[in-house]
Amino acid sequence: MEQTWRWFGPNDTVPLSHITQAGATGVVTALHDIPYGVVWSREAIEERKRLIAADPSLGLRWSVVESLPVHERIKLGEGDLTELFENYRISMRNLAEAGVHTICYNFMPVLDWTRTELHHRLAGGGTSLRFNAHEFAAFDIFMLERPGAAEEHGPEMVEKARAWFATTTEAERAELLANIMAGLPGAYDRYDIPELRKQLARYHGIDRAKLRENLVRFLEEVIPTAEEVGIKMAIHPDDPPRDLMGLPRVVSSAEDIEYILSAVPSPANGLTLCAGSLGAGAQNDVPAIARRFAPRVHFTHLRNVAKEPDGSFMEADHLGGDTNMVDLVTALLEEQARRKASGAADWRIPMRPDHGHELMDDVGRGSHPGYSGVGRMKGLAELRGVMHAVSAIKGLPL
Ligand code: DNO
Repeated sequence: MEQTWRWFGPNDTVPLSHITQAGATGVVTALHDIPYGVVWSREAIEERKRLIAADPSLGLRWSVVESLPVHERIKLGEGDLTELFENYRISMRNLAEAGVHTICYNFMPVLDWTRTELHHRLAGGGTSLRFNAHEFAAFDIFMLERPGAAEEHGPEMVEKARAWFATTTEAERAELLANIMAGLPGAYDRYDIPELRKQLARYHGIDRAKLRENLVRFLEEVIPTAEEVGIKMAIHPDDPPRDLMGLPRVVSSAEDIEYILSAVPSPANGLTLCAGSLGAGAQNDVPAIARRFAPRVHFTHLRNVAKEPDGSFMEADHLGGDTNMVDLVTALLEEQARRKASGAADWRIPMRPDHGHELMDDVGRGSHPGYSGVGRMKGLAELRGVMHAVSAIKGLPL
């Protein structure tokens, strides 16, 4: 597998030199400053490429875009989308011309990844991301005051949420809002409660069927261009893989993935196999999903979560948690072997260690949540060990 590392650009607290020290060779990045829906120009792409390759001794290349974001109006299917589709296609062409051929994107309405705690303390002083179902319910029911929320969460969860809400301070509630908003994509937008209500209101009347329809429409608009210029589109699953705040989510299960991949049955229409996102859903057997959709896996995020019965989960060590990482890596290496045997030149699947704990010198550095230096290096080192061991034992190409 091609070992890659997400880099948020020149302002990232983890510099390019550390990526090389961690042993990765591929960079996963995006032009985060460009507003959604605006074309990524050839100049801007070339500039980022130059930055990545500025010090040739680092041996880095830009291998995957994460993300080329899909404008909210496309998700909503709102108004005349001609220009937004065209802009997306132009960005794809510009990326392909620059030699960047894999694009990760998501189709989550309003929110991207969602956690309630960004610095859950671990033994020894490290920290981890966490999703506490009752805190999320408290936010939804008592802070957002979303109609129907209490019914959706159910009586037991409402009681736990009420107890949390009754014993928290204003500051703790403000922190919960900030943590939930931390996953918001884009140019670092953050909503307050009234603005979030407004954003959610835009989705009134958009159910799962409609959102699926809008996704398929997007794919029909962009996949022909992807085929033409040799781009692999890799949709990222919902994180966590369930409906949130009354918003439908349509990339949460094997059934959803089957629907998406067969609605537009082109090899260019593929998947980012995000083990952590899928793994947070009790419905998902991640190695089985990897095997079932193997030929369409264009990119993979390897990380693990430990689920709890009430829907809470904790980001575990990369080899800890509920997903059998050895089995998952085996599935991916087997797929690589198949691609190699079929003569594909780009048979290696780019992988990145997804989210790390904040460990040692990471603590207090203010890295993007989940994107610490030491923590991810630990994850990558462990995953690399598994890759080498499985490759050696099974005789599969690395
Ligand atoms: C979180 C990430 C996601 C992902 C987007 C892809 O850590 O995995 O934010 O980048 O959903 O579009």
